[in-house]
Amino acid sequence: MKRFDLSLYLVLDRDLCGSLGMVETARLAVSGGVTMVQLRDKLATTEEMIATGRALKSALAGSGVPLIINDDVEAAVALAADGIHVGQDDLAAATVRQRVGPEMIVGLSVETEELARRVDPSTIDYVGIGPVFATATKPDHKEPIGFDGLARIVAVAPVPAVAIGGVKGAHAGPVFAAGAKGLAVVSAVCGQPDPMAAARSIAEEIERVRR
Ligand code: TZP
Ligand code: MG
Repeated sequence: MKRFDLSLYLVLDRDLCGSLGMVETARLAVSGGVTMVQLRDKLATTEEMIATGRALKSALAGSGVPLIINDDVEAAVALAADGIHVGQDDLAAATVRQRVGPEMIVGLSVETEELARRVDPSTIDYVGIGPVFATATKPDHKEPIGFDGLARIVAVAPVPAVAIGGVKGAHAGPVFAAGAKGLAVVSAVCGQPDPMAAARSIAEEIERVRR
């Protein structure tokens, strides 16, 4: 049985993390209460993904927080990462599952009800649904879905879902009300003056709405 907690899912962005860097941002954010970390670096080579992934693994060691690699199956396998996350334009989910084996967490981005219905729960462990709001963090994002769209997509997804796209701590209430199991955030933590405090404040808001 794979165990993972989607409640506060940090997706790293090299540019937004700035001089503090992705590894130190992740370390601080995990101290603040982040429950999953994704290495997402669209411009990195596989070698660079592996190098950063190694540093992240050391930073997360002992925390119990899984490290998920975005897109790069080769890097995920080389790192023996906890998981891999792919989008609709990446390698097909079934192929990803074949390459990473049965134990690795596999996440998939879905933007519509139709895509959520097509998810095979024997292949995919969780879905990322969004963007809830328009966001500058992902310039090529699809049409924002809002909380109503999120609820509709969550309702037909056969696996747990995490909401992404312009999501902040203040959205914890509507995100959980829509049936999602967590908030995936980039700019709410990366590039914040104090990533630990930023994560802690979101984690506290999540705690509050789940009580
Ligand atoms: N996928 C959909 S929106 C997004 C990704 C990776 C970026 C979300 O970033 P932010 O800063 O939390 O809005
Ligand atoms: Mg992708």
